[in-house]
Amino acid sequence: MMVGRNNGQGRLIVVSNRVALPDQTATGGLASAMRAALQERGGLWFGWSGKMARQTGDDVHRLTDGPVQYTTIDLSRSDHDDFYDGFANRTLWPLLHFRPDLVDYDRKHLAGYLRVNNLFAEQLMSLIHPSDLVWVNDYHLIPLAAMLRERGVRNRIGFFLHTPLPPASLLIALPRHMELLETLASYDLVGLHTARDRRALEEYFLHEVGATMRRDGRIRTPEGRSFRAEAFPIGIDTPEVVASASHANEHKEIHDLKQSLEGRALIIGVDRLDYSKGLPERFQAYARLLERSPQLHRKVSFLQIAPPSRGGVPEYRQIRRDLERMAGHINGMYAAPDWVPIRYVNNSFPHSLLSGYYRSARVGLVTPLRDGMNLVAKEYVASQDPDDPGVLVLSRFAGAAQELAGALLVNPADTEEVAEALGVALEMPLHERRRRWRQMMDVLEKQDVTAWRNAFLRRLAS
Ligand code: GDG
Repeated sequence: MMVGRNNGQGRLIVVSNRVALPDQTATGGLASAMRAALQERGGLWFGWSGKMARQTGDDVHRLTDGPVQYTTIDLSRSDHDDFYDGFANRTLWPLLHFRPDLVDYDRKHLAGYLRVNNLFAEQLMSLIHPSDLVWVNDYHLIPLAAMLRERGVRNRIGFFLHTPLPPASLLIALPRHMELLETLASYDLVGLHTARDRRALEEYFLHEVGATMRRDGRIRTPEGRSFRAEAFPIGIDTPEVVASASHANEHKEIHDLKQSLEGRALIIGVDRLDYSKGLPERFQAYARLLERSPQLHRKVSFLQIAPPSRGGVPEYRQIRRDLERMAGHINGMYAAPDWVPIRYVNNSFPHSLLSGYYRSARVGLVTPLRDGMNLVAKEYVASQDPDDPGVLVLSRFAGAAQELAGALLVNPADTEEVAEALGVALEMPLHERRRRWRQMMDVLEKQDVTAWRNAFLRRLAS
């Protein structure tokens, strides 16, 4: 029997590809948001364990932590390869990030994706109680609601897409796109980061699926299913980031970084090593800055933290090689015996340190080619010292650009423009830095991750 602090409402069932177990430090804002929602309401988090088994579903792991249960399943090697490395990350990820040139479509991968979604549905069936709210996350699990409905599940089911959604003209490049995307109509609520993403979904359903818009704003398919699509821009745990950054000086690592800078201005980038993050273009822009501003030599340092991800996908291995070459090249061109222009670090760091690194940097450089939201941009801002805040240089193609008007917005493909913005950021007077920072903090304080999950769940339950 589940006993949750749910005030008479049903439990919350969160479903995502990966689950952040209670003994693991939650690495992203998302993991902590889900955990907090589950703690509050009581419920269950279901997903892949991150482990391989001989056969998918052979091993089911269960863990209870107060009002929250965790159930994870292992995947077989071939299911993992077809579902995760295959259809999710070689087909859907590039498509959703406006890169049809990188879309690698293979029927075998699609079959694996559907197989794993079916297995998830099968396992979930027996775990869902009639009054539960179900919240499915991200592009790995698009058809899950349809598969649950086929099995008779009638609960409220919501879906949140953490990536951008490109316009219909691009979505139709995916072979058999309709079979997959139409299943979104099996959800009661589809959440996206921005109004632009929501419009793209609407356009796809109206023009490709032949759906109509009901007066109450719900999208109705020719088969008669209707659902709501809305923008819920995700936030960060602002009070937590602020607190963590203000204690940053207690960490030896932060002290060491500052000492190593010897008064130089720090530019920081923190991204998963992913081609959507615009890292080669960012390196080029920094090289351009050094080329056009000799007075900055030895006066500035660029720290790029880039923990590798998805090493099973060839493009990710390629970008890693490209960046190593570029960092070596730029350092070779400009370094002096006592100065390294780029510090390129392939490690990940705990949030307590990241916030200190952000706070030590005069400029946050966040230049994805496309990004659903980009939490790093928000974390950078929230980590600043209110008396002496740094400047955010932000790609217009990150969802965060819709909210953070105080950033210097750039087109990441225009290396000249990014180099110029870096120059402006490095010289920006204190009063302007404060004004811009305050503007952005107002947004981050109001629309934090708690507001985000409450808005989504309230809408789903209503
Ligand atoms: C997807 C969407 C959307 C990064 N490096 C380290 C580390 N991180 C943390 C950051 C941040 C998170 O990971 C990354 O979030 P982003 O939003 O920047 O990017 P994605 O991973 O691509 O996230 C994105 C997001 O989902 C949420 O909806 O915003 O658009 O692509 O919190 O701090 N964390 C640790 N060490 C690191 O070195 N611990």
